[in-house]
Amino acid sequence: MKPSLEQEARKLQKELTDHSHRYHVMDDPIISDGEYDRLLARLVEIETRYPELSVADSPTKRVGAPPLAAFESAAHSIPMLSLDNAFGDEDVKAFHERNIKNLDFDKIFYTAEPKLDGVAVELTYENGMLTRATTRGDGFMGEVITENVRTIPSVPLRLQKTQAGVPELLEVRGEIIITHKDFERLNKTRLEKGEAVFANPRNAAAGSLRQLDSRITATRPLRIFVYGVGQVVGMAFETQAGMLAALKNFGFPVNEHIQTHISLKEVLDFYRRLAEIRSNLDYEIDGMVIKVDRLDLQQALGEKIKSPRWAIAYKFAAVQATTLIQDIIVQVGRTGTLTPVAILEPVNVGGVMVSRATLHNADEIRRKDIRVGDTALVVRAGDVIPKVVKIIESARKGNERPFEMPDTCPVCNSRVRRVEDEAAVKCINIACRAQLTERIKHFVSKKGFDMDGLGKKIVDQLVNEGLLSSFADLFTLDRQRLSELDRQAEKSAANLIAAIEGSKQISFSRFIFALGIDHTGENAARLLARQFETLDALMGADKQQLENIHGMGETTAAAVVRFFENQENRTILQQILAAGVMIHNDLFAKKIDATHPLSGKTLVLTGTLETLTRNDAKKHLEALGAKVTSSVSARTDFLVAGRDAGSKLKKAQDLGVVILDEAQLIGILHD
Ligand code: D41
Repeated sequence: MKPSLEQEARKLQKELTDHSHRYHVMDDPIISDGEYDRLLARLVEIETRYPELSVADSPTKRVGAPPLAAFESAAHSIPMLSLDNAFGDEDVKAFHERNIKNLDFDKIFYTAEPKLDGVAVELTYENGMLTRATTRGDGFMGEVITENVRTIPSVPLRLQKTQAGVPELLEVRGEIIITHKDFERLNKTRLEKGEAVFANPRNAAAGSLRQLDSRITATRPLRIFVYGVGQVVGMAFETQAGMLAALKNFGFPVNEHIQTHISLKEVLDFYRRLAEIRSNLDYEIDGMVIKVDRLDLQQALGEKIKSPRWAIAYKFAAVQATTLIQDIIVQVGRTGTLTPVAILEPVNVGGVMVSRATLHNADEIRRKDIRVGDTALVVRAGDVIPKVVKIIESARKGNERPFEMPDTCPVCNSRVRRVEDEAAVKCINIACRAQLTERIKHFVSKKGFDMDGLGKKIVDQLVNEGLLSSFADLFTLDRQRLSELDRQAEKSAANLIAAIEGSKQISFSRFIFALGIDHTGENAARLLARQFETLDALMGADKQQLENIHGMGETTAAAVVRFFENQENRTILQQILAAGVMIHNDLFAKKIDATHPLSGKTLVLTGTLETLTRNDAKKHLEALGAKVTSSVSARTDFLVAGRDAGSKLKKAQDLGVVILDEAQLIGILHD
């Protein structure tokens, strides 16, 4: 090969990367599309003839790779939190006041960003090279979609060098979108080809990223805008504005409508302006994200389990309607909290019939002066429970009745108590049937023990008949008595018992969730299962240990300790275990033991494993600090050969890689 060819390849790689960045990120091309295509064709020709001249970040690498069998999932090193919503200026002002109070500092400035309606992703750059891309998933775990993301022209395959250099590790977060124009064009071609059209740009973006064949993704007009970082090693930022500027310098598209370092008033003004220009934008936005600009203040404010305290999403007005409040009733929840609920004259709100809306608590009712007989403005935003925003004062006739929170529980009649520092009023009678019923419904629900067939009606009935007085009773329900209950035929009694029996194998996180500990939802349950291997370990934890868990708040920590201190709860737990409930814990993150023989080693798994699934084996190995890769090379330390191992086994033998069978692997895992 002529040395000049290598020079030509390097020059083309660099120039094409620049032109692509100018076109897709800066929207400022300096050569024609035809010229670009000609240069690219030349580079493809050289790299095809001399593959050794290709590089990982060559512009030729954006065409897609051979299809995957399935997406792998991967944990985010720092959870990708979601955002609390604000629906009006009052909510944003309250957010600001809370920040001032919590920080004891009133010169707080914000960054306000359009809230793009796309697919949230995280891109990992190691020493400047794109090495992984994942979806947000549930915030803790996402799917690995690196090959798909590599095809997106506005995603840099390598960070542009800046004065500050390139960080060792940079996790960048952003939103992948399709513009309206591209969406129309995409649907038009799909229609012509007789393919199903996408409902909206968001679905089209999500569907395009869910392709196992990245060559298909490569044909979709995806774009990215980035708005934040996850883990960063080797670089520090001081403000959100500075971080966005740095990301821009690294070559990422950052939305042009972001306002940095602005006051509360400017935030609210900008919201109106954004609402005005919304319809002129070529992409969908559903609101604005407001972030405290200084990162040290962000850190001081901290985060709740699911969302940071330093940011809020101010959504554009949701669909709304006005209707009559026929009545206000009081519901008793699982933890005894009394919640006032408005019974509405049924009304269509953006296509959904709404007949109830939560009123949250007595303070909220007083603040909004909500009365029975009022005409109310009701909103429904996406998946949020309908909410009464305000009442229409001009519609008042004078016969509206103010609401008073009862001072006794509507179910058990015992006196209620107002929780200190909270707006909540609670029934503190632990024997209250309403709480028991709600707790059991929660226990058997899909995200808990998932006892199929044990619906709300049956739980109500079982509690009313005195057949259930704690969770533990579920496991000793007697088929005879069950079938004697009203409407409870023999067959469905048998099905119920089978469902209960089948639920006895349960993961630790679902088990914790099912217990319905105050302030401990799905996410907190997962955090706990990640940290504690067994129920005993969790029960033995003190408040400090719990608070030290990243993402766990003080309130949850205190509630967990209180729950396990309670002797009655401990007795019920013993009964549940005695009834044969078996807890397994896959989430527990074993502390990596650097002395383990597999720690730091690279393994390849091939062939069919009989005892472990490949996925389980991988999880176990990774928990020990080993790396599991898919192809055998000189860097492979061990090949685990299952039944019918083929070419990988042969290659490993040729390279002299140490070969283990499944039994040997299991043996070492247990070392
Ligand atoms: O444009 C967006 N969709 C956007 C989403 C944005 N501009 N900023 C965001 N910031 C965050 C925090 C403050 C938690 C880092 C977000 C999101 N989160 C987000 N996207 C999906 C869930 C949360």
